Amino acid sequence: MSDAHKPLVFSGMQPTNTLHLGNYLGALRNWVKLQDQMPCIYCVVDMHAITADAGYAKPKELLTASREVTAAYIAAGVDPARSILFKQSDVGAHAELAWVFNCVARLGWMDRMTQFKEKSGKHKERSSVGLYTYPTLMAADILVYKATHVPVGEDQKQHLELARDIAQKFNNDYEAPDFFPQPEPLILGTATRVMSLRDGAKKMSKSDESDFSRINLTDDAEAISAKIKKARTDPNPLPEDIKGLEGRPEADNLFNIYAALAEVPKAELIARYAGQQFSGFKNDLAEIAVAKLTPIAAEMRRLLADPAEIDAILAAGAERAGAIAEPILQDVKKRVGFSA
Ligand code: AQP
Repeated sequence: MSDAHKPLVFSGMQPTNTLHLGNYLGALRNWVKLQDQMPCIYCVVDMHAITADAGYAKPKELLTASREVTAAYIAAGVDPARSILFKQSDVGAHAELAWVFNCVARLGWMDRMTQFKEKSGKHKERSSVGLYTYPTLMAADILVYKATHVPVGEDQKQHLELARDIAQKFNNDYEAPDFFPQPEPLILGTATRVMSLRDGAKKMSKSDESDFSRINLTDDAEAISAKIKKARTDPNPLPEDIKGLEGRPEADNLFNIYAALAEVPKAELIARYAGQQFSGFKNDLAEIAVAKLTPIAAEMRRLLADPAEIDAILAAGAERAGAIAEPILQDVKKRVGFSA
């Protein structure tokens, strides 16, 4: 990255459903820590949410989910006084820059995006065009602030690489070296890809049909314990060393979750439980998950009791975000030839 750009964090989550443990450990928890290191902008990406069936043509649910995601950010520790916290659709510059980026990005680049392939599945023809162009909007989300660092889970790495390619091509084509930074993904911690509790080969996801596949940030102690106890495992005792987790994706996932929640090295946990059965390990994991997650759920409930206050926080955040994005967008418009 060039020195021309001041460090700035940008990241967002889709209000497609309640946030889960994967969103928390893969991204949100790192967002909170980053607030001590550099300025941060955190967004509720509701325009992304309507690209998929989970958010499309459900206006009431979408607005409710946007407030809920906002409450989750704050309950987890995002401080709206320090960081900018807002809703994507409230700052029009994202959509305007995304159009320019739709013309910068090449079809060949977009065709390589694995998330589109996964999410469209067997129904590619029935998928929205928005789902296909999701990564160009994501590039605009980041670059409309000239953000330099993007804390995300492992699954977003490819989209970040595309954002870097778009930035570079724009800079080259419009003869503006260093205009956009090359945003760096920050994939932090031991749970960068939390897997489904029902299938160790699938990532934990908001849109998984089975609620037992994920721990929602709104789950109560009983639900958290029940989901961990029912989590799929294998019949073998717990491994003696890290190599013993090879070919055991479900066990590996539970160790990763435990290590991340307890903030202890995975190797230390493996040594602690070596040769034991899953039941005791799961009881301890459930206990720590309840201790870490239920205070977030309680704070979310408190915040959600006053939706007007959440709306006011988002409106104030949108003003601050717009004040940064607007001059950058105007500069883009001049460079593209939309204005003198
Ligand atoms: N399973 C996961 N493990 C670690 N990180 C994850 N993230 C998502 N799932 C995991 C990270 O959470 C952030 C927000 O993701 P998103 O809301 O933009 O959507 P997503 O990545 O598509 O997440 P989901 O839960 O799978 O949502 P749906 O089902 O709606 O598509 C990102 O930083 C992501 O890396």
